[in-house]
Amino acid sequence: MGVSWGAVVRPKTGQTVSGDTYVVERFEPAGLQVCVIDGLGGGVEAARAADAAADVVRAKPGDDPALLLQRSHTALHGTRGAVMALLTFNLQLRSVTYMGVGNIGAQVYSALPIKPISKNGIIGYKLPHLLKLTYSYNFGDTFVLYSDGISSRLNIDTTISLTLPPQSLAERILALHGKENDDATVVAVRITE
Ligand SMILES: [Mn+2]
Repeated sequence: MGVSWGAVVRPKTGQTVSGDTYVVERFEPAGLQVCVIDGLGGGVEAARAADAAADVVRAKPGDDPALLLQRSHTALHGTRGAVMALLTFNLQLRSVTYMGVGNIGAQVYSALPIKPISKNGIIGYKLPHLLKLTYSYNFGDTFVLYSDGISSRLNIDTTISLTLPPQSLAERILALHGKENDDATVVAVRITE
């Protein structure tokens, strides 16, 4: 099973530090955890919150996403808080789950109707009742997670070329749909046979 992925993080104009971050981690026996995190506000304090959640995911990427979100919620008490979403792949079963809290976007390019949605809330402040969505996917499908520094017009952009490798795709999405006035992050993942 092949996994190819790419990512871009761009701080908002005038900032050198991004309050967004992401995690892409394989785990045994056939798992892949993909996560985008947006620390609230901007700059160093936002980055501190996002990094704390990223540390939770990196520590045990194979744990259930609900546990990772609950643990992040605890870890982010006393910070500005963050929004985050997790795509958790079982590469053996060709299935993926989505769990998100707050304003992280997911765009899936597939012949199958995979339309993940997040629950409202803020990790560190208000953890909603978590919703786990489970989907089958096809080899060759492309999954994109993005922070709200990317315009949701991405959803209706039919010019996106899926012949691009994921890194180029992520860069293209940022170039086309990135907002100058917020940190912007795109992670693109493609699973092949
Ligand atoms: Mn943001």
